[in-house]
Amino acid sequence: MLRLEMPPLVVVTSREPYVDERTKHGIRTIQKAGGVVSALDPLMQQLGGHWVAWGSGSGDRETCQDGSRMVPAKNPRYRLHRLFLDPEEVQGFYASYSNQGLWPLCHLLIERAQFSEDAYLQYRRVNQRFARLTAERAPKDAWVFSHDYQLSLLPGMLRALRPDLTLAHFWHIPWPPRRVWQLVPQHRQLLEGLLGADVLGFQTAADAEQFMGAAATLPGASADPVQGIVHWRGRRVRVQAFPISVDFRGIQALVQSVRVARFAHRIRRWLDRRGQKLVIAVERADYTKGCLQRLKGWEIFMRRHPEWRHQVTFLQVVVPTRMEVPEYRQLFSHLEARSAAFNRQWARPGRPPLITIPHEVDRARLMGLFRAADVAIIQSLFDGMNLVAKEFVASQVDHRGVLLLSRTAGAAEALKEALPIHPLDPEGAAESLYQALTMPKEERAERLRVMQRYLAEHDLEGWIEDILAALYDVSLSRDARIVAP
Ligand code: GDG
Repeated sequence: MLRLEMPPLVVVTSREPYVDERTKHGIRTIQKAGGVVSALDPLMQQLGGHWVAWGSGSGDRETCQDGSRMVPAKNPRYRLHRLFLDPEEVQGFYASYSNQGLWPLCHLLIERAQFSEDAYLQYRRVNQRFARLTAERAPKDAWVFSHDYQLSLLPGMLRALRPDLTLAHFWHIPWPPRRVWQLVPQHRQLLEGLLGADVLGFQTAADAEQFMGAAATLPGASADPVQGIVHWRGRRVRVQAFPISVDFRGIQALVQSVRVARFAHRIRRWLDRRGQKLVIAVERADYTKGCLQRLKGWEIFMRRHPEWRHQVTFLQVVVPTRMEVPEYRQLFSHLEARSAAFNRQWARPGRPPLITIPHEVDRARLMGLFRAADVAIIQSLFDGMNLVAKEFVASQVDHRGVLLLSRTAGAAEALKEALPIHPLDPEGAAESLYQALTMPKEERAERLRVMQRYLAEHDLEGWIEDILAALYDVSLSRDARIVAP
């Protein structure tokens, strides 16, 4: 692999990696859960550089000087620049256009998608503000790595302001078929914005192909799917799948550290003493993650397999998310009600069969829970990749657990030894759960070994190296200061 003496790197995301919240006891810094941030923070800690994001915390202004601060606080490694949004901008850009429009549409839940001209105007305005702040703060000739559906106009706007920058944009969620994409009233503007990048990354080859299909409909654009190039306004935009992954070795080291190993062993001892198996699910409380469908599968399992009723503890970590959006608040209260009903129905003396953690868990503990678990269930209706699936596999150093993985998660393309589940078939999911719980030890271990070999070769570092290598190719033609080893 190339070792690059790289130009400075600037990451741009809508949500920030560290949020400062005002509390009774002063300011508390919180590290946010979420796929994008979990993937990029370790990288930035390693490389240093700049990160531009919306400063959404109540204490964010206080901890900044000139709109920025170094993070993480204990061991400052890179500079976080915060863009402060007013409530109307948050509503239009974030809650409405991004999360009630683009998010459901790209996950093919088109009846949920809502678009309005007002929300689009806020979306455009906020993208413009992100572009200006990035243009102001990015060092000369920097590489900018921006992210996701909230910032699709950014690459085009940034290119106009700072032609010296080399731009990569990664789309973390699925790219829908062309006719679905065209339901976005401003689909052309968004495509033109994205095509401002030099490199456009997607989770799967199918996403990249569908994007090229959509891009080719722009007047004057042409796509070469074999080369993975879109020709647009005299430029070549490289379009490619870069399946995101996890820090495989980092997770393996973490779960074998004294503290986390002890935590996992404690849980294991507790389970073993009671003859219990641990079935775990971890997700943001988002309707695309199939939380309610998953609960339905668990109910069917309890009905169909009475012999297991007293031998399984279900644990769900459901992290509240996007609570500014009414659908998310509703989903969260449904989840709470359904979980309580589950426990009422299947109550057993002394202990509920279902434990719910309705908030974020510290990452080390989360990985410890993964290590201790017998089964993990990912029942996403549709998912760009799903990092939880890969984290679970990475954390299984005792080669015990079985992964049940939705066929429609991007991760299913690589993790073929998982038991596939159809997210809309709770009966099938219940049977797969039974199969997982009764699977012989050797088979469980063998399946995990195959998946772990894959992750060892395709880890987070590889993901970023591939994207940087693509940027390197682009910048060769721009006379960047790059030295091969
Ligand atoms: C988007 C795409 C794509 C969850 N709960 C806690 C916690 N998490 C961490 C997990 C994982 C991340 O959040 C969730 O990642 P996912 O990939 O499952 O999902 P999205 O947030 O929807 O991410 C997705 C991803 O972007 C990356 O490209 O895979 O398809 O939708 O890392 O571990 N972390 C901690 N406590 C929790 O309670 N510390």
